[in-house]
Amino acid sequence: MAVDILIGLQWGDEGKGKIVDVLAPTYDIVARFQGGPNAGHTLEFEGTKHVLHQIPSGIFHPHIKNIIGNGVVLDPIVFRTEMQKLQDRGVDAAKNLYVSKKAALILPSHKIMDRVSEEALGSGKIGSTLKGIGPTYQDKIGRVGLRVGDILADDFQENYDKLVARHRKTVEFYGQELELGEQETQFFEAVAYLRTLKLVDTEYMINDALQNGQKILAEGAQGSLLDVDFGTYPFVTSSTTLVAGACTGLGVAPRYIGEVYGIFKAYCTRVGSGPFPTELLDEVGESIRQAGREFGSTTGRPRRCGWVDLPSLKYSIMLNGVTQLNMMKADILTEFDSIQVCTHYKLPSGEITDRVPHSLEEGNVEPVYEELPGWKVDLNKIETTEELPEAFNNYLTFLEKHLQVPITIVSVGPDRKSTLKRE
Ligand code: 2SA
Ligand code: GDP
Ligand code: MG
Repeated sequence: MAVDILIGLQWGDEGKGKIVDVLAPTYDIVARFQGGPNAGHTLEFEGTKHVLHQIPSGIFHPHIKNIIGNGVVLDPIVFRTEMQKLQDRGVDAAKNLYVSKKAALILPSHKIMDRVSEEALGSGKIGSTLKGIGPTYQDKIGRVGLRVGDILADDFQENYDKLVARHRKTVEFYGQELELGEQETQFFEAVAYLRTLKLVDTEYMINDALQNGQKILAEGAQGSLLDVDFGTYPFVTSSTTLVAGACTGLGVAPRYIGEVYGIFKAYCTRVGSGPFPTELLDEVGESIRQAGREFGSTTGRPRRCGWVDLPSLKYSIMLNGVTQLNMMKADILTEFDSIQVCTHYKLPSGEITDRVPHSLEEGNVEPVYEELPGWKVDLNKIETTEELPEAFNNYLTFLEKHLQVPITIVSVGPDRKSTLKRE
């Protein structure tokens, strides 16, 4: 009787959507517990690519129930478009989807506040996805926000107007006007659509399922290094992206946490501002970006690329209690004669450490690398672990030795089928 959790260990886009989809058939429920339309989770199968933003990645399996938990911030407009896209592809998502009445609502004005706040920060901007995530979580923690359950009440319009009046003042504080235009009409149409779906107390649904012996997989969004407490603050997202977030974001007691899948790329990426010690600003970084098609799944922004960073992976493994590692995009490093792995950081004092210091800003840490031979074999063509080249197996063993957690899945392509399970 447990909730298993899949968490990204880097700065997001590790390939969580793909692995949730791969693991989903062995589960009864897949649940999202934090984040919102900032997420872009990509799934590929039967020659089609799907990008999900708010809908859990179990949605393509008709026997699985999918839950949008209370920890999520939901944009009804984006949600409706996403549901429509699925419908157009023959997926009746409404049948298997349950939305928490306690999930926070993203209003059109939250998106404007996100933009205005970023503009005011200028060169110090977070590099947010501009989806209204930060302002919506601020209202939630500030105890003035609206929740999905509120759309069922008679005074919803009145409460909406009150909140927008607050937002207007905030936007004016930044010297701008709050102009909602078409968005407001779209919002109320989307809210009307949301009312027709299964809006429930998902905490009871999940705990009842647990008591009935059902299997639940919680799907993290963004990544551990974007966590609001332990990430590279302030260049983080506004939610708890760690395992702990699944407890509060779904209403699951810590004693029910089972397996924790920690997912990471064979290299590392980051989108948005903030420190990235192993970032490659040269042609090596560019060739990883091109080979890995490293562009934001939500915004299309180019992702920053670099070598794998073991101190930060160890930190994420520690914070999440990871029990199994999944390595993604191993197929992208084919062309390199050698692969660099950051095993330690050198601090300004000269100390060499494998711990993450308070600040990862440039000048505070210098990555210390070990060089390993590349494998120069197209892993995408490989179908069993026995066929994996020796140099690649050495890379896995090297990482396992440092990280002290087994790598149980190696992903060698975006398709569902390009997934190798290691015993
Ligand atoms: P926000 O919008 O307030 O959550 O932004 C705060 C920071 O969090 C980062 N962030 C992300 N990083 C990686 N992937 C994300 N999802 C999309 C994707 C991103 C995209 O799947 O590619 O399309 O650009 C995601 N969402 C938020 C963000 O870059 C800020 O650094
Ligand atoms: P998520 O946010 O963690 O779900 O990841 P994204 O979907 O934002 O980004 C991961 C990208 O890598 C997507 O385009 C996936 O289709 C792709 N992908 C996932 N696993 C692999 C892999 O093993 N190899 C390759 N080449 N692409 C992969
Ligand atoms: Mg993503």
